[in-house]
Order: sequence, then C-alpha cells, then structure tokens
Amino acid sequence: MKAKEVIGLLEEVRKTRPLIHNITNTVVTNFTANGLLSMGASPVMANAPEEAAEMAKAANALVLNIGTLNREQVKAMRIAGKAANEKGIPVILDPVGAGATAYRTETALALLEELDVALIRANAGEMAALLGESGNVQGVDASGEADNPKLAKEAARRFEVIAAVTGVEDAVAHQGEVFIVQNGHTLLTKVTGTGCLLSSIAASFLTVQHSAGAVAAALAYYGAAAEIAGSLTTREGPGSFQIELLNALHATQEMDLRHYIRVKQES
Ligand code: ATP
Ligand code: TZP
Ligand code: MG
Ligand code: MG
Repeated sequence: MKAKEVIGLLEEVRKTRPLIHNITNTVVTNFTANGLLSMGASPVMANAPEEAAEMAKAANALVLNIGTLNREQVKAMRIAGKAANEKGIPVILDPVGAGATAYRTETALALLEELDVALIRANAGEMAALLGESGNVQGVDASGEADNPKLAKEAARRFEVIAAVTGVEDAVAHQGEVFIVQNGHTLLTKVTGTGCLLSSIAASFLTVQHSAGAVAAALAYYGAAAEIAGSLTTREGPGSFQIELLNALHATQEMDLRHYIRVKQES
C-alpha cells in the first residue's frame, strides 16, 4: 500500500470529522475520546439503552467494545447495533477479553450473530477465542505466539467481516484480500487502551471507505504515529509515550507518513 492512499483517507476523515458513537469500557473512555479528537474525528460515548438508538442514528459509525461489559451495556449495544444497521453505518466490534471468561466470548459471538458487523478488531488471543480456540488470553492481553494472517483470514470467512488481528505485525483480511501492517511500537503494549483507541480510529476510516484497505490504512497511520511518539519518548517510558501518541495522531502529516508507512499486500 502506498503512503498516498493512507494520506488520502486520513485527510478525508479530518475533513468530514465523522461522529463515532462508542459504547466502550470504563478504562479507556477518556483516552479513546481524546485520541479520536487528536486525529480529527468527533467522539461521543453513550451507554444508556434509553438513548442508544437515537445516538447511533446520529452517528457515522458505531463501536461496540466489551471491555467492562454488563447487562445494561450489552442491552444498549444490541439496540444501538440494530439502529446502526438500519441506518447503514459501519458497526465495529472490539471483543476485549474474549476467551478470558465465557460471558465475554458468548456476548461477542451473540453480537456477531445478531448484528451486521463490518469490522472485528482484536488481538490474536481474542480472535482465536472467537474462532473456538483457547489458551491465548491473559485477562485482556494476548499471550504467546500467533499466526495473525491465518486468524484474520479465518475470522473474515467465518463471520463475514473485515477482520483485523493486531500485535507485532497486524493482519487485515476480507474476501481474499490480506494486508500486513508492519508499523507500531513496543510502548503501545505498555499503555492500556491503545488497542481500544485503534478500533475507534479504524471505525473513522471505515466511514470514508468500506474496505480492508481502509482498515489497513488506519492501522498503518496509527502505527506510524506510535513510531513518531516512541522516537520522542523511548527513554522516558509509557507515561510520556501516551501523551506523545496523542500529539502524533494530531500532528502526523503527509511528509511523516511517506517516511513511515510499511504495509504489504498478500493474496
Ligand atoms: P493487547 O491487550 O494484547 O495489547 P490490544 O487490544 O491492546 O491487545 P494490540 O494488539 O496491542 O491491541 O494492538 C494495538 C496497537 O499496538 C496496534 O497498532 C499494534 O500494531 C501495536 N502493537 C502491539 N504489540 C506490538 C509490538 N510488540 N510491537 C509493535 N507494535 C505493537
Ligand atoms: N480491563 C478491562 S478493559 C481494559 C482493561 C485493562 C482495557 C483494555 O484496553 P486494550 O486497548 O485492549 O489494551
Ligand atoms: Mg495492546
Ligand atoms: Mg484490546
């Protein structure tokens, strides 16, 4: 993938400032909202079943993140998801902690069954759990080795979605297309919510173009921003990195992306 494609999509996101409705976990709410604002999108968090349909109808994309799920929130996800499907906006699922408990795995699978989900963005352990494999999740974090392209391809086929499996290298698969995104920084693993924010950023890119390429572009932009943030803060550590990541999401421009983007396409 050429940097030009990533830049084109990012500029379109910044120009249209899509409203992203997030029903997400209590850990990452503030960071996700700030990350979306930094990039140039418009965040809203709305969890109540009473307003879920109305908010989804006003939005350009809906993100369902089960990181701290409970009965009321899952009810809101179902209502918002149905409204989003009726409106035709993309629904993104981040199955945080799938595989860690049966409740998480079963809820994620139920949402996939009931809703028309455009994108699943997960770490390898979570995606493996959705596919019925076990043993690769520690709480909300992936553990052990994984074949991300294989998991992404399987999930894309099984759930009829764009599937993004992230880690050292990310894989995005959909209908025979497979992208490998090599951008990223190890400090992303030391700040909670970096995967959750990425799911919402990918949602923003999907409002511009519904394709695996658009998701790969979102991952590449995010990974590049992380590399820029990392180069400024490696010595200071995760605290400074978190701040610099927000700065880099805001400041990253054409020139930076031309230098950093590393995306391969497989068949
Ligand atoms: P986990 O809880 O397992 O960390 P997550 O939901 O936070 O999962 P990640 O897989 O960590 O999601 O992905 C978030 C971002 O971090 C992605 O951009 C990914 O490419 C990047 N990333 C994850 N691990 C590494 C790594 N070891 N080196 C470089 N980038 C990484
Ligand atoms: N516990 C429940 S949700 C959550 C934690 C630590 C945040 C997970 O964020 P991410 O982006 O998956 O690291
Ligand atoms: Mg992570
Ligand atoms: Mg996660």
